[in-house]
Amino acid sequence: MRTQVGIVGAGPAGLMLSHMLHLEGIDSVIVERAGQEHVRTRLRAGVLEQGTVEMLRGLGLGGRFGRLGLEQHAIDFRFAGESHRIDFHAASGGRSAWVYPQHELVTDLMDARVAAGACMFFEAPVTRLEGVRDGNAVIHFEHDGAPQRLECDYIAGCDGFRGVCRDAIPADEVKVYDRVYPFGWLGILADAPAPTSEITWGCHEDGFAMLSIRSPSVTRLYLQCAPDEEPEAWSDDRIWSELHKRLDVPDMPPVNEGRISQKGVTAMRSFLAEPMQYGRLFLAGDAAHIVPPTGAKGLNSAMADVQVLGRALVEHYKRGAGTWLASYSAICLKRMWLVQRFSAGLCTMVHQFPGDNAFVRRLQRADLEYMTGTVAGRLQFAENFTGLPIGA
Ligand code: RFL
Repeated sequence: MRTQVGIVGAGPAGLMLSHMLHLEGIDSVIVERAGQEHVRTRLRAGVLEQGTVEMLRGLGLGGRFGRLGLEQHAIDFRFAGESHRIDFHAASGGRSAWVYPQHELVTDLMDARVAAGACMFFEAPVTRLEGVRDGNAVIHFEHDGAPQRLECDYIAGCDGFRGVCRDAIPADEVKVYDRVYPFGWLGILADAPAPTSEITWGCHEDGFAMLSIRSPSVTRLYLQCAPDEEPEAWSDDRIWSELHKRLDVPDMPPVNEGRISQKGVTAMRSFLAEPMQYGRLFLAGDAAHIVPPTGAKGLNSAMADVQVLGRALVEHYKRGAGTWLASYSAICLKRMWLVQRFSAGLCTMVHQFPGDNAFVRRLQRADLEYMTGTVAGRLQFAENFTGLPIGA
């Protein structure tokens, strides 16, 4: 089997790249470890930047999003017993963010790929890559119990943080930057309408909490917890009591309680592999970088990478120009370090770190006051949260 671009992973990065290439008449094959239903229904990120939304619309994927996406103009930061709104729409001169769950985006992409008759292998774990440096690139995978090989001009490693593509780069050709945080997030889905239409962050001395809307009748809520916490250690009563404590403030409607339909703990880290390309292999999305979810940048960064990679491959195949492909990593990394800075900075500002003393906690408060209470602070938050320029 042979294709122009072999794509490992059918997450948002792999599916979007395949869709972009198809629109330009470039052939690709997706090889995915999990089953199709599992990929479609995985609950993960939920906030899209302005640039991601423009990308969706520009690529003909704006239909369901236009009906289901919830436009956001502000975030309500709650600390010191008060609400402090940042109207990022106003502060950024009219840019927005949207709540649109990742599984809806994946559904849109999957439907588009299926409708176009895309070649996709599910339940097909990739075992190794060959010829990545300068030979004939080959993806080795298993399907229906038999080993398979896919020859390709280029390989897009869109296989997430725990995939195999990053490991195909020799250790002395890649530098890895990593920070593991001493806490995680307990995330729940609750059958309850959100008390407000705005994403709300509780920056409380007992730990961070967050409230976001998933639909008019479903709320997504998070609580800072230990990184290795067992979700079962949190009874429903304990969850609601902590959410009220960390999020409710006088004069604002309190968190609405409801049936908890899902509970899970996510650990948190910052991670970046440099460079993001090696020979015929290009890493995109979580395969190359991880951010703590505080800034809602994981999914958006995957989309930004793919936008650059798709454009570079089109330049190469349509116009015979290799400059974009050669500079793929440099273009993505320049933006990604700014995204890492924003995500790690916010994460550090709003969480309680074990062992921090009173001085550090007061500095965190001063950071929050500067960010929410000054024109410069609001502008900086707004331009980062709604998304930095892609490929600039
Ligand atoms: P994905 O979505 O992880 O997709 C990678 C795909 O590759 C497949 N794969 C393989 N396929 C074949 N052979 C192999 N050997 C393979 N190894 C792996 C996997 O099965 C999978 O289908 O990466 P992608 O496309 O780069 O997309 C990135 C986003 O999914 C990710 O950044 C965000 O979801 C991160 N994230 C969140 N980001 C936010 O901005 N806000 C959030 O609230 C948020 N919540 C989350 C998250 C990530 C989570 N995970 C990964 C633990 C919650 C969770 C639970």
